[in-house]
Amino acid sequence: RKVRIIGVPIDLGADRRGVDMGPSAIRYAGLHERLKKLGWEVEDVGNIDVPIAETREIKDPLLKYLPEISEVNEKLYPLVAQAIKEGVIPLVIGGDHSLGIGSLAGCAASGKQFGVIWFDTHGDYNSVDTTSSGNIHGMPLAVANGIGVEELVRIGGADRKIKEENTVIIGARDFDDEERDMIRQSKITVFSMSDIDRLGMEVVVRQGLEIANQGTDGVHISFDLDVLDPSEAPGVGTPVQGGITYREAHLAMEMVADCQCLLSMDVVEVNPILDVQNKTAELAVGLIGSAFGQKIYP
Ligand code: DIR
Ligand code: MN
Ligand code: MN
Ligand code: MN
Repeated sequence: RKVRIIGVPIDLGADRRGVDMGPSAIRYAGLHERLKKLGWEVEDVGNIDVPIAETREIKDPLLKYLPEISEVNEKLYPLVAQAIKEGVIPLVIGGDHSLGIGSLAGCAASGKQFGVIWFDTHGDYNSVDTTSSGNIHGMPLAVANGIGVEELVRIGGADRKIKEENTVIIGARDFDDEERDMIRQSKITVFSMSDIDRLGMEVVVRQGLEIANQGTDGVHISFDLDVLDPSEAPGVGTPVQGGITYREAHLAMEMVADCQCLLSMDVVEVNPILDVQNKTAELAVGLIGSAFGQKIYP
């Protein structure tokens, strides 16, 4: 039982600076100790080199820092693929969600069949044709489904990295209009905040895991901290009211641990500059603990 931590200090995919310090904040919050205490062998490969925004220029305002973000994801995907091939769980800590492009490309390149659960306020299903921000962190799920510019879609080979039928978004409450239409046209399953209110988190995650595990070898969890309510997770770039609670988030991760189906995980969008006393990074470490088997009452 081994986990390999891969830091991706990228903030080029989002407008709010500071998320590049996420990997450091998460390590500082005790990530290694937490995992070791749970009996995991922990290996940390450090951070991938990410260009500093001030040293680069935005060439295309609808695809900000496209060359830099492709370069980073070209470096990330083989690391993720290699870990999975070795039977090691890659834990990618960000950084903004543009790293999801490389993570999902790595899952696909591992040769395993995997489902995806995307915990996020947002759909991350924009493309150059639908984005209003030009921020690539709003695009990774679309890119993984073969939608987007060639420079991003081609990373890691084949154009489609995910199976829509095995892809689930949980916690959604802020889709852009055209993005929503694109998701509706896909076979991706969305559990919105309203679904969580009505069904309860337990039912949502049980159904989500069923969908993601149907005919696959396991699941990739991509966890954007902004899925939590901003009162719990203030240190995120795009906080939106009405998110999941502390316990709902832990329940979801405990269920991920119970299903013993976790192949790979991202934890993204922790921004220590916007945070209060590293609360959001500490929350992230707690949630990683639950996903890797920590129980309140073992
Ligand atoms: C918005 C916000 N849909 C965009 N996306 C965010 O910029 O495309 N994703 N914040 O995490
Ligand atoms: Mn996201
Ligand atoms: Mn994001
Ligand atoms: Mn988000």
